[in-house]
Amino acid sequence: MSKEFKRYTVTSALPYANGPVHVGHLAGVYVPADIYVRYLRMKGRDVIFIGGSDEHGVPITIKAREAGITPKQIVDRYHTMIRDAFSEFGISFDIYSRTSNAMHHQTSSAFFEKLYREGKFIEKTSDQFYDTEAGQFLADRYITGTCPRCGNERAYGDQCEACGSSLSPEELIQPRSTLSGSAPVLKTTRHWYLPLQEYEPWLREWILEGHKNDWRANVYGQCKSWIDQGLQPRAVTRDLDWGVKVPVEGAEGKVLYVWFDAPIGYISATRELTDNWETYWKDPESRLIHFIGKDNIVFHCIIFPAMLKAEGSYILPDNVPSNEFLNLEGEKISTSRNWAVWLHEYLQEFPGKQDVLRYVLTANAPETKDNDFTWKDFQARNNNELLAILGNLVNRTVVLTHKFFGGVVPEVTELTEDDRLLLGQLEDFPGKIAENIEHFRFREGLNQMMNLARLGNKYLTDQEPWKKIKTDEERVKTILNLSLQVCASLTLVSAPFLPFTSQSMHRLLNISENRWDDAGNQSLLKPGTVLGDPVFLFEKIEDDAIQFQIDKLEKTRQQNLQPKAAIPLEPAREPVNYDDFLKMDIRTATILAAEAVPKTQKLLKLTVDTGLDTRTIVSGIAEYFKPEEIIGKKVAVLVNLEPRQLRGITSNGMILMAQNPDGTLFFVTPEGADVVSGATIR
Ligand code: B3M
Ligand code: ZN
Repeated sequence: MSKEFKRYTVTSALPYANGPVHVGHLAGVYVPADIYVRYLRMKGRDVIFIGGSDEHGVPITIKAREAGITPKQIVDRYHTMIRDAFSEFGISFDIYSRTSNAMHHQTSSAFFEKLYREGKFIEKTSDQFYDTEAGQFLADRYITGTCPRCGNERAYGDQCEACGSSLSPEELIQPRSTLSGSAPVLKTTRHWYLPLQEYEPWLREWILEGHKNDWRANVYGQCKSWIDQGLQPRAVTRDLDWGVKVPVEGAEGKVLYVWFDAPIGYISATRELTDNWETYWKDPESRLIHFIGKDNIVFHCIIFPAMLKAEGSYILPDNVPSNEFLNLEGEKISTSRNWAVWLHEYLQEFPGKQDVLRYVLTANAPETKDNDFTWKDFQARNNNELLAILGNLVNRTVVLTHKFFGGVVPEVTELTEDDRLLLGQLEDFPGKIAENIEHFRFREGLNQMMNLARLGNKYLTDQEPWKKIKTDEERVKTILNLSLQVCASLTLVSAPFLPFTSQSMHRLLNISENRWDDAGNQSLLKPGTVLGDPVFLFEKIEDDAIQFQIDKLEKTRQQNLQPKAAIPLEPAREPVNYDDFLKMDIRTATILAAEAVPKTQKLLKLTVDTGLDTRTIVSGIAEYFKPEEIIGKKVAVLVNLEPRQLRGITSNGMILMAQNPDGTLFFVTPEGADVVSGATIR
């Protein structure tokens, strides 16, 4: 058994406030964290549960830019939305804060300053891309260009989404700034780095030796591979104007790197919550636990601990239970592709069914491997498990008690062998469930909780009180008393998993306390206790509700197949002088005849009246226009382009076309009926 701790500091990853939250967030981080914390509270332990929004970082500034509003407006909108969704799902934070708060700016700034003063950083200058038009250094995401690996023309400075390679901006071919479209230049800048390599021996000892057996295999494995690859200095500042200002002279226009400030957000939130914050962060008898998703492992297991170690006065995480990913109907959840079950939509479409989702996400939790959420499984788990097992037991027991004993808990008369067996098992269950929760095996804990309900159902079915009532009322008293004791224990052990259902059961069975250690007690419900009226804890989910969800996803799938609209425009070109421009003789002209060039896809052979002459021009527009459609059309022609041979035809000039970023072509047509062929364009 692990050592006893005096208090618990439980954190859950701070979601970026740049979009709503979905089932993946709940399953990966917030439901497991909430189960753990609710359990600890029921055990009477001293625990704080910290959450909040991560409101800095480049994606937020990009999103704001795209929406034409300020980053502050973006984070205000999503912070509220995320906070409310969590609260509706019963995620019982002691505080849900935000990193834009003054307390956080102050705390993270002071943290940086201390490390700076004590010489814990190294300073380095490097060349980074700079947009001279926008007057701003460009974060990786603000640079696009051609991927050197696959040729995708819209790769980002940190990643190519077409081939999945991770890139650095200098690797891009023809890099462009997404701010102005211009070609960025390299400019020297100075930043502060945390020399992670200096912490390597300590990290090896602390994680690879110290947590070999208690950290999950996926977490331990990722840490080991990072450490074995050799750690590098990590920049902790950025050239950006959204974030926590770097509190050092000469650092204007620089902010803390979002992954430096965000984890300090846990500390800032604790300071907001309680004056006693230091005991939760500095007393070695406090147990720090970070709940996160697997993409956050390196930040919580290596970088943040190295920061805490460098600072020197903080405790370190004792465990970092990180889940794998939850997929949706066989595909990776994706915000940009809208492939998700959004919590705010679920709440509207399944009102009052928060526990159903909590249940499904826990029963199917991606604890050791990626898992799949499907709507059919959701329906089956509600109908065949929650309703048919837990709901059914509680309902049958309460209904029979009302029918036979006026809704009053009867006395135990005499115990049979079956009864003793039941009570023995009842006593064991809470310990088994607790053991699983304490070791972050929530899925198995939930399964054990349902096994207790299965046990109750089997007992009731075997004992057949509805038959015995005619001949042996005394026996039925005992049977229903014991069945009610099972329901009472279930009221408690279900509370961390299904808080809303547990609350209804408290009311139904007239149980006022919510102490874990009362569970398993054979006489938790005193004879004479008056029960509430029978209620259904769960209702059947019908096929049409499920089909609606499946159709909705199918629609999204179809939409995702459509070509994307927002392709960046070609950047502006180098300036030319007026004389250069006048060298081009551009005239209006009329298409007299058109035919496809044999054995080509793209070429049309056009006969054109330029006013000066009638000539042949070969034009690459066949994919967009049929010959018969364009005869008679007035167009613009560059008439003094040197003749070129195309497929054996001499092309004399060029038809000017407007081209959208996605490739579609349009004629440039002079307006006005009076314009003659051969009119000059300038
Ligand atoms: N906001 C990344 C994420 O949402 C980041 C977590 C911060 S935890 C300090 O996955
Ligand atoms: Zn690529």
